[in-house]
Amino acid sequence: MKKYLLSTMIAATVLLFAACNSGGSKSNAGTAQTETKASAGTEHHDEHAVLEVQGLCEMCKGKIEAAAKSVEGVSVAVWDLDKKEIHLHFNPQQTNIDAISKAIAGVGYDTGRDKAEQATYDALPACCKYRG
Ligand SMILES: [Cu+2]
Repeated sequence: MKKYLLSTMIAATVLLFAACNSGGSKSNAGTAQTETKASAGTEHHDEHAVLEVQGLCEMCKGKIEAAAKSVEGVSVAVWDLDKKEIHLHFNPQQTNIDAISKAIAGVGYDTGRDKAEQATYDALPACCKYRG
């Protein structure tokens, strides 16, 4: 009985190997590829962009990033104090660089595309007054 079981197992293993070597592995790979394509089709591709934004301190950074993230579709907004630029990831089906730029200018910070209104700028704390 034990011997029969063993030989059955060996036969099954050999069969499995044969299946894998002929077509079996190929059809497996094909299935995996189709799955990847299907999920890529339903996901959107975030657009990456860098926008020039003026500012002076960590407080500016907080406000600039919050303004950018308040725009629906923005997933990443990181402002670099030294470079005076913000790194953005956003869903191009929901928003665009123009809308994000206007949102940042709207809280008082000049961008490479939009200038903040004087009244909004004047309302910034003294430490954040970046205009010369
Ligand atoms: Cu500041």
